Amino acid sequence: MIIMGMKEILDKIKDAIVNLDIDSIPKLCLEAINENIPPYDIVMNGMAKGMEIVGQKYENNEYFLAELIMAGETMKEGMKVLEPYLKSGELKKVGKVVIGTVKGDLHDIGKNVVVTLLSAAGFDVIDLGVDVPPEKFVQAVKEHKPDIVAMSALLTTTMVEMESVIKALKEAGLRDNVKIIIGGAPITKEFAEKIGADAAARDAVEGVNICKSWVKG
Ligand code: B12
Repeated sequence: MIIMGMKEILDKIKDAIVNLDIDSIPKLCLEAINENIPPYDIVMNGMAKGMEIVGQKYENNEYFLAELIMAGETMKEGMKVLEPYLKSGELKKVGKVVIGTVKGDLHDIGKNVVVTLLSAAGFDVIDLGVDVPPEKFVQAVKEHKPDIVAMSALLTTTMVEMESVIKALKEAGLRDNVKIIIGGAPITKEFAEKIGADAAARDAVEGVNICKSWVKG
């Protein structure tokens, strides 16, 4: 039997995403788990790396919408295998997060990675899904009383919706009850500052670390 190294398996997982190989991804993820590769690394250094390449191929007109959707589905199949290993169910919850992709935006692959990693870090996560209007964020904050509101946007045309959510929270008198973090490819720290969010994260790992720093102590 050939025993593969960690980098080799992660590269295979990355390639499976790039090649839209939905049949192989569950087996490869399981193989990685059996080789004791931390599930966290499988997501960030395997599948997410593959999604980056898929994004570049789309930008170079090598891939089109159908391939993008297929890549997303392939990543979801991998996440299904990894989720039980990422969950830390017995742990006391460290804090509560309400998260969603803003109105008009249907991109959820990145948000789902954030959800998975937050859950793995012991957060109680209320996922509102995609295309979430400001009223729905406000309603969820009233109902669930989270410590943190997290928003995702992948389009320059929808990132402005993040400001609408913050305004709506202010109007409802809820803004000061929560910390607000935003993320997604077009999001910068400058933008976060401009719209009155508390933080912006360039990736899921940084985002989870910021959330952890807010709830500790
Ligand atoms: C996959 C994809 C799609 C899929 C989405 C499938 C799904 N279920 O999500 C589909 C095919 C549906 C799609 C549709 C469209 N897309 Co698209 N899509 C992409 C693509 C290739 C990859 C995005 C992705 O999933 N990346 C992988 C994940 C893991 O990365 P991520 O999302 O950036 O998330 C990471 C971080 O940003 C961060 N993060 C993300 N959210 C959050 C939130 C918080 C709180 C935190 C802390 C962190 C965080 O953590 C994640 C992990 O580290 C990007 C290109 C790109 N390079 O980004 C284009 C892209 C975003 N799409 C684009 C466009 C134009 C569209 C369409 C308008 C195309 C069309 N003509 O119909 C539609 C819009 C649909 C809509 N209304 O939303 C453009 C946006 C251009 C712009 N500047 O606005 C891009 C940049 C491609 C391009 N260069 O043209 N798309």
